[in-house]
Amino acid sequence: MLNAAQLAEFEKNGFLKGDVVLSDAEVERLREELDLIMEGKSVKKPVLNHNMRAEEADSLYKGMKMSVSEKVVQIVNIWMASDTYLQHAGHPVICEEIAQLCKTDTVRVWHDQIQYKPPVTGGPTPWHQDHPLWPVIQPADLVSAWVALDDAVIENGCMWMVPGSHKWGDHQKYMASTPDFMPYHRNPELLPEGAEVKAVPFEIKKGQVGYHHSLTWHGSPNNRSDLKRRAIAVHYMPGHTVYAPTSGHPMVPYVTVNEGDILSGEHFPVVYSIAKAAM
Ligand SMILES: O=C(O)CCC(=O)C(=O)O
Repeated sequence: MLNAAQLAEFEKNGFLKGDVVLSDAEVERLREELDLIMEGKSVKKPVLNHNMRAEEADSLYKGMKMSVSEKVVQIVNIWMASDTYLQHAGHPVICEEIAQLCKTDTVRVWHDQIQYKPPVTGGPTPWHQDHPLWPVIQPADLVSAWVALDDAVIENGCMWMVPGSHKWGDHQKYMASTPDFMPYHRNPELLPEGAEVKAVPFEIKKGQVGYHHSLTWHGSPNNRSDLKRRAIAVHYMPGHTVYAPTSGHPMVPYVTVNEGDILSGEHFPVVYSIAKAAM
């Protein structure tokens, strides 16, 4: 459970470090499952299992064949392939804290994602805000729980965050990065007065949870170290999130509700409710 100072810090910055919530043995179990699923050896499959860098390069070069040496393995909805990850998505401490941060009495899973940056060749995850990449749900007040499966430090490509940026609205299309991975705004006069685009590293220990708001500017640079950088992020919806499609998303085929309805259903499981928590 988060205290008042932690809630105030999240409100101010749009991100917050939580406790170490997984034991070494629990992390090891998640790593083993990850290896199995990444290699395509699981019986049930996730929604996506691909190298994000290959696809970015492909769209950049409009289908021209090119060799991609950088790798960021992204697995979306690993919980659909693994009961261990489903159990992780329902982690009682994380879900209770998400409910506090979202000020809600019901928490559902929007989707999860692994991002694995292998040693040396691990690529960057460009600067972005989450909600503009989710043009099928409203409002933009989701909170994600990012749990490190290896110590995530500057050397192996931990996430970086821009404090306060969750209060600036949607600036996704103006976001850019310097060659040394520092973010800047292409049209800074559109930022609210006093807004300062200044990134800080968000180092997270193995088994620790870090929270971020769905409008917080964030990204992670290359992993050029000889350390792996594995992590599981679960993107959680407060009870009032509705289905409001304006364009596509990999989760759309799993939606069974109508436009304007609460995004519920078997692929968006409830992992916390006040009634459940009281039981
Ligand atoms: O794992 C990363 O480096 C990026 C993850 C991310 O963008 C997210 O969890 O929203």
